Amino acid sequence: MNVFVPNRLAGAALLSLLAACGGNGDDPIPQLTPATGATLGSCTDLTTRFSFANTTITAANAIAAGTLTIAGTPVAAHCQVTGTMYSRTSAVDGKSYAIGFEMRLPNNWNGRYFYQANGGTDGAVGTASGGIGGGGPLTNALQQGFAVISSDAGHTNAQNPTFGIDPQARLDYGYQAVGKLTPMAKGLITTAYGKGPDRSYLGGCSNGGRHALVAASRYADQYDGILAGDPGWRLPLAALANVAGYQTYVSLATTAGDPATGFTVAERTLVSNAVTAKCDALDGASDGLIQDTKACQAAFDLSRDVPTCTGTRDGTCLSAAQKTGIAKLFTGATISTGAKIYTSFPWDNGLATSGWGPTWKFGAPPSRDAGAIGFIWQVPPVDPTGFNGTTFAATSNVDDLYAKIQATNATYTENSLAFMTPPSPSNLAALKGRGAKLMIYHGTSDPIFSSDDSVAYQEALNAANGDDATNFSRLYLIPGMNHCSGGPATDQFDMLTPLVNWVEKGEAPNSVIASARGAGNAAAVNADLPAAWAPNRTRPLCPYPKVARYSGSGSVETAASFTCQ
Ligand SMILES: [Ca+2]
Repeated sequence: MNVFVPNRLAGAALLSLLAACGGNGDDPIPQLTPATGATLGSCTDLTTRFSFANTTITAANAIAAGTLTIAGTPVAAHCQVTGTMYSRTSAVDGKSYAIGFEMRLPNNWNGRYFYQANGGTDGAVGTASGGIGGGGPLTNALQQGFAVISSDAGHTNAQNPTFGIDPQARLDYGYQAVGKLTPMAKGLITTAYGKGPDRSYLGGCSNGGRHALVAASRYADQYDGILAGDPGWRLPLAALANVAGYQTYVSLATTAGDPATGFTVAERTLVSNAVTAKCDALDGASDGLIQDTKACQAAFDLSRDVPTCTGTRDGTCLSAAQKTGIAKLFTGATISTGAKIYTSFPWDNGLATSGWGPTWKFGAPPSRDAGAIGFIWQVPPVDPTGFNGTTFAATSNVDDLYAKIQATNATYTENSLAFMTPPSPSNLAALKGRGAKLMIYHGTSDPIFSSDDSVAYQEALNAANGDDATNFSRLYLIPGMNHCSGGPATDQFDMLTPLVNWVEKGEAPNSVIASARGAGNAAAVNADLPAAWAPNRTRPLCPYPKVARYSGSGSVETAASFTCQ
């Protein structure tokens, strides 16, 4: 590093300058100023007033208050602008591609911009209302006055998942659509309100959480606050591990070809109850929530704590083969060398749900993972003619796929781990250095993206920042929650408001209050909620490694009886 140092520069200033260059954990973090609002001038003429390179605005419609609602509450009047960017015809598959988007611009704007990162393999321009975390939230970013963008990330639903045959569509899905849309969105905001956004945020869950952590690495100069929910930040590896799990469950099935009979709902309830018996009280309250996830991993042993069948499987025991096969999946599915494909999954008590089993462990491998691996991530992609997801998931050689998702050739020059995962994930010096903040949440019963991978992400950040990165990045584990929502959990919360307060006021979020969604919930009832819980049970979500512990007095139904320790 060459630093020109004038002779008059005092020693202290020199040390300060060198420290700033070195990026150690003690650097002062700048405090960003709060956003200030503005009023939308006009809406429908944005089709002609706004122009941006490689962009076509297709419509601008005034949307009356109450046209959209969130949890029964009307969303205020706003302007919906739709368009496309980078329309093109692929030289590889001959198909037409574009990055479709919509923006929703509140008449009474709070001065902030929110990029709504969508889930799955994208492909749909979801309503740009700005989801803020958890299941059935009571508010959203649009309702709070943000200008929100949503996009399909460069392909339509009809092109899912074969868009991956086009190499540029792979890259747009992976990371480039966010990079192309962001300056356009800020430009449209500037035209609409006469000034650009004072503060910019990006958030989503699942693949949206992946987009969020990719943006934290790649687009740190563009965003002040990032909210990553149940992030599949190593999505191709998670999907392949899920295929390996599918093959294990098929091998354990009592009905040929039906993985759900390899680990039945009765057996999953048995294991969940056994985990509860060993782990529930570790946080001080036997309340059906395992809040000390880490201690639980040492306390529970599948082999020891669940009966082994001596005869026919009947839901009161697991066979020896089940114990071996299922324990290995929790430890982490491997290739034949013994190397983990992805990561471990923590023992928790949210395994008995339809979300855990039929949706993700048994249903996703043929319906989601197979097509994504085959068309979007492997090199070369499979031939779509005669493709069968069930056959692919059940019979593919996992070692072979593990190599193919890391391969490149002259047409597909970036492998899937390069374009899907955040580069240098533990180096967020750019994000930290400008005063931006990152909040991550993750359900500990997420069956597809493991909360252990978010723990590893945060711990790597800690290690790279003097053993504590919590002055700019915090992870909130959500006991019992399945993938982004559901499970026996308090899964209703607003994590955007505390993020804004952290970014703009310096109020570090020491806990976030979450609620159960029982009978009468204004947004949506969580069918997985145990009957014994109060329908509106609350808990503090705590920044890792702190966990919510019972204070020793007071109702277990209320957050006030728990503290983050
Ligand atoms: Ca407990």
